[in-house]
Amino acid sequence: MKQTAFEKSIDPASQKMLEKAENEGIETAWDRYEKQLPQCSFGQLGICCRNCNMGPCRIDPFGEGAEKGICGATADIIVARNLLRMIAAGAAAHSDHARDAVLTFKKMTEGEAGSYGIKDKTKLFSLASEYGISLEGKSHEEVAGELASALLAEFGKQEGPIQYTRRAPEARLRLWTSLGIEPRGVDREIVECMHRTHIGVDNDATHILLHGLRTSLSDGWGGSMIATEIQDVLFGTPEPKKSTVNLGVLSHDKVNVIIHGHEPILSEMIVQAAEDPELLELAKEKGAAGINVAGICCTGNETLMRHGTPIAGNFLQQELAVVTGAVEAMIVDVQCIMPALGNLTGCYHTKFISTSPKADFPGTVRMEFHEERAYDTAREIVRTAVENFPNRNIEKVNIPEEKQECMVGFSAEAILKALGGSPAPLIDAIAGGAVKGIGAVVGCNNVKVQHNYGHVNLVKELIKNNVLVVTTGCNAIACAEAGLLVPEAAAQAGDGLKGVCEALGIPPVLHMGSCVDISRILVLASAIAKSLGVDISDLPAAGAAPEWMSEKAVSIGAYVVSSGVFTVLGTVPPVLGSQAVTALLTKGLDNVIGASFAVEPDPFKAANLMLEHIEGKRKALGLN
Ligand code: XCC
Ligand code: SF4
Repeated sequence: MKQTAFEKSIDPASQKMLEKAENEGIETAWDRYEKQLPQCSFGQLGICCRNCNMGPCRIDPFGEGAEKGICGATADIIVARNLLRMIAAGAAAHSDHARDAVLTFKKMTEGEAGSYGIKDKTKLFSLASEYGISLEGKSHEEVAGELASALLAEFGKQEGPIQYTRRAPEARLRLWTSLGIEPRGVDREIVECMHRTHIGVDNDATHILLHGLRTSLSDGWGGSMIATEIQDVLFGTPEPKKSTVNLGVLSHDKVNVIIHGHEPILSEMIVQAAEDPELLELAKEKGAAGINVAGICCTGNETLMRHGTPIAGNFLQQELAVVTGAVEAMIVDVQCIMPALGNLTGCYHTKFISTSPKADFPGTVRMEFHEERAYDTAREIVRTAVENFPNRNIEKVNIPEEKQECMVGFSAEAILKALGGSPAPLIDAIAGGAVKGIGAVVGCNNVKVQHNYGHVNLVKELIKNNVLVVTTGCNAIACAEAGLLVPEAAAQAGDGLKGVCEALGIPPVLHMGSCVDISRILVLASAIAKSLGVDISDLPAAGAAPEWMSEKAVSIGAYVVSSGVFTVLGTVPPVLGSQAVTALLTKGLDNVIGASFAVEPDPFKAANLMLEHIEGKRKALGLN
């Protein structure tokens, strides 16, 4: 059965573009999803193994056929190993992004990345002192140089600790140590995942999963946190500001440049280049009224948070943006970029420009981006977009009107500032019951869920019940599109939360950034736990990823749970083929790490699970 545009997405702008695609005979992710149905049930259950060439092996979920792989691996082992590899890939993606950010920073300190500078000196100094780097008698550049080396060392460390794990509450740290899951070095844990999952190495599901937790911690409190912090030093720590989102941010008369992917190292330069007088002049010559930059996915979130650059959409809107027929260039770096964009951009005048030395796609113009001449490359890229403007085919253009205002930029620092410098007012509000707790809602889109349905309904339900929501990634964009990121959205919140938001002039849903910025949520949760003298797992807080799909999301889920936060997944992870692994993730972990997962595709029920959990934690803290 073919889904209608209304069944595919709850977002009117997206529905219009889905219809346009249909009318033009353009294929999207939803069409390709239909062609995949029914999806392989061995894959869904996580019980196929290709880890050696005696296989592939698969376990019969009904217990009638094979119960073991050729080497003797059971469903438990295979499921656990597959999950560990997902965590490894996710942690690798975040952490390799972090490595590149640090390398850019290092080159900058060595005078080899002239387009970049130090934007947030306060943060530079505070990060340096966390590493015990003395500031006395040193220039910024010297301090930065030493910090760069210290950060870079986190990746290749063999014996830990990863410095930022020290930000966790004492009790959490002690727990990690006693379980033997305190991460040692970012790269080491990821490599060890690959080693352990090789045939004939780690073959105990619990043992495998514990290493999964350790690896995920090296992401959350390592790679991701390093990426966030160093990007703040380079580009500034976000502060509240207004912007607009959804496909309607694309312009009828300006050159539309889309930045899609994850690394602000590129998008920051594109945003600057779009203001270059020479290029603006060229745009005029080409008949355009200016240059309009809009983001998709997390690189969009990065520039949104720091500059208020509008966002055209989240993960499932990347194709729809091209379908408007109004995009001169789709510029991509790494992660969450559909290779389908190659064919798709070929159906329009859109130039598909890939920039990362690591990532290429079919049908791209390659304009590799290197720090040494970052700004020059960014200018060339934007110039290519501008020169493409006259090729826009007006007959094919249809930009939906929908655009929505939003208030963004809530870094942990900005939130504390809004609270007057300490978490105390928020804690008082929680203790007094005006705010019941905190919900962290994050993650992707997934064609298995109606686009944005899970995100928006879960978040609405939480705020209605006086749970303050913090968000990142594609959830943040979904919330923005649904109008939840404006102070006026407080009207949709319960009375208690509404009062708090109105007093502070903030939305009930706080956009904290890109997916690596989930580390900001960890920092905030730590700050609150520490000032209460409790562990993160004692807080009335819960997490959710209603429409997750990426391996990064698996690593995120694992580190959020390992940090003590109960997390509800909206799409089913490929683990149900093992009762043991499923039971461990959804129950057993509670006794081990003080938090666990739940799987609940219905956003209303998911919200209830979170609310119940928050109520339970409130009781335990003696709050009512
Ligand atoms: Fe990618 Fe970060 Fe998922 Fe969105 S939320 S689809 S990972 S862009 Ni991270
Ligand atoms: Fe089969 Fe074992 Fe090889 Fe996996 S590792 S493919 S279960 S023989």
